[in-house]
Amino acid sequence: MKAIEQQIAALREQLQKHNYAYYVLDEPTVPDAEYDRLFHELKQLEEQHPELVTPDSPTQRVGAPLIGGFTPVEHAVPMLSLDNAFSADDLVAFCRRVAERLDKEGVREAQAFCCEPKLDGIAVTLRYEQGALVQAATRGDGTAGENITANVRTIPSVPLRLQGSGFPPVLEVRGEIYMPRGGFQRLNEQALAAGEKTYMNPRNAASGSLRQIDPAVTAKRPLEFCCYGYGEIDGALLPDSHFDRLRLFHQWGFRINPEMQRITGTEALQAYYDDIAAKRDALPYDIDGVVFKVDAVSLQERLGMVSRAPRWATAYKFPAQEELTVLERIDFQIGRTGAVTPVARLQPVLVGGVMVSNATLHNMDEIARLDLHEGDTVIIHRAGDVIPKVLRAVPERRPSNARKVPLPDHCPVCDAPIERLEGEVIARCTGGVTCGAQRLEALKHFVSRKAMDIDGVGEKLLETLIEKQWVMQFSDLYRLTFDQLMALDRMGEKSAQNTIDALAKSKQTTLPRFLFALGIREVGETTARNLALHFGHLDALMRASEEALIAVTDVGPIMAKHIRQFFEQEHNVDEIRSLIGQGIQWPAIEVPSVDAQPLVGETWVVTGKLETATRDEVKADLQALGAKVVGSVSAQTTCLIAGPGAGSKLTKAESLGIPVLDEAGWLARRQALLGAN
Ligand code: JCF
Repeated sequence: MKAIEQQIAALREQLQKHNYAYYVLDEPTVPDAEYDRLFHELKQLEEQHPELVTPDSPTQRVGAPLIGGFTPVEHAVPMLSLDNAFSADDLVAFCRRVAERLDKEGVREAQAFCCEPKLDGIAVTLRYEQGALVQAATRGDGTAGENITANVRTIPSVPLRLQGSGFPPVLEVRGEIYMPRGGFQRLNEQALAAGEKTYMNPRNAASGSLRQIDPAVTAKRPLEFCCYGYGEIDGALLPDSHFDRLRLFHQWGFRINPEMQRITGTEALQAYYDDIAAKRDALPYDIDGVVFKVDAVSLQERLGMVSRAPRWATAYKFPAQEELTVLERIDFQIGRTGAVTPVARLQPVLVGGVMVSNATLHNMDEIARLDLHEGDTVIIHRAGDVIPKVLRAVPERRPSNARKVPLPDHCPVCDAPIERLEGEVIARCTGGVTCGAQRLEALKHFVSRKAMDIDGVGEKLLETLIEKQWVMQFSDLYRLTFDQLMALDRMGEKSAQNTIDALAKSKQTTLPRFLFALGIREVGETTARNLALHFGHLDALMRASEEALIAVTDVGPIMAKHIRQFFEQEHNVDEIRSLIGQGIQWPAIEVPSVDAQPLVGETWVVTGKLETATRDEVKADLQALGAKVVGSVSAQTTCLIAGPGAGSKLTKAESLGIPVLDEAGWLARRQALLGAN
């Protein structure tokens, strides 16, 4: 019997050590399989000897479901809340208040602060008696909370028994239970797949997981506990430094925040805040600010508190990333190809430190999914540099005159009918080039760098030219005169001349550029090049049937149809003639015969910095030789050309055993291929 007891104790001790290494230190000491074996062995021994099972055994995390809900728990020491600071000025004021009060107490020297990120989770207090976890409770109103012991016991980073020595016989450890972002995402994905309800954010998920009646459910949720303070301590003296106390707690088995630091000086505190703010999006968990605490516990006591919040601490909050505002209106914007995009016009609101008054709604399905009405109060989210988005409406706040917004049946710009084809998400204005919005977008595309590359003709100038009705179609650009441009506001002699020169220069182009510039639906840069190479002459392309078009590399039936439709419209053909009449020209293309395209059927990728040519030029060379050029390496890749600075694509190619050429290698290969013909 004695031997069994010893065996059980040894197993528990080993498991607790591995658990601490894994969940608290993030440094696993043994493979999972070894942990599982030890756990299984202990479980078997305990089944054979049920009288030896203790509540702090690692096998006893999940207990019986709670009947009758969570009972109230009075806190031996109240759980405080924190005062807030929202700006550098607030921080300076906080530091000054602390210094002035301490000065009155005769304490003159600068004080160190214990600093840590403020976790966005649920505050809890854990009570340990003789080293064993006896109770876990929520903060509640600060005086009394709810008993959630059964659920908290299932969280692996909560020790069921303190480890090491020197801990007080009574110790209340306080901290935050939270759900890391990765775990939250996986949880929601599983819920979605199972058709269950998802959680709004990691904080709600943590809260919902703790409120489960059945601890077995909580046990499956990816919760963590990180400690930042304490309540009642009895029977032992601890160091006077808050920072040192937390480090002791860490030794006894708790996670502490790895970003925790002890810092002196207002400027250094502000720098800590800035540093954590910059790291915010990269941290694996949500935070909403940083917490600063006077480090000396003896001075904390002398500073005391005002209305539940200590004078010795502050939460310096980040600008909120989510805000409520009113959706005043839904507008519809028209893109180059007529695509109708709904845009939310919002009552301006500060989100994450930036004033937001517009958010894209993508398409009508998105509006339906969010059930948005004009007049709704909505939650706007903006993280980092991301474009603001509407997370959801708040139905409780919907005014009685809130209005559903249907897809308009006529274009708000040109009044042409809007159509949404069966099965398509996107609605389109049918006005084509007669639509002012499509005209502006088409012209912006026409002058852009990879199209006609007309330097100095930007959106503002195009808007003016359209407004004056000087430019209604592409070819009108080439009819502009120096005197006309000079007549425009804010146009000097020099920029007028530069514009005329840029227009003149753009007339010497290439067929692929010209085709791309026309803005035929679905025809991007690569397709334009394939079409040019395949047909050699514009006339041949303009006459090509859908079947002939489908024969071109990477042209499918839908694209073929769009191309055919484009050239069937008389105004498009007239416009092309007009442009050529203005002097637009390109060098003849020699259509390579099939055997002049030795790379047909091959797929190449180009990455890194090249010396003798740009990546686009190498790409063009490869395509002229018949290769397909794509952006990412896969098992289908024939060869990778990698210049210096190549990153993940090179690593991937190497791991897949795909041939890699450096620039010199490619030039040699190219020479050989061209020489062979
Ligand atoms: O991380 C937190 N959410 C957090 C909350 C950190 C702290 O140091 C706190 C807190 C709430 C109250 N300290 C107190 C006194």
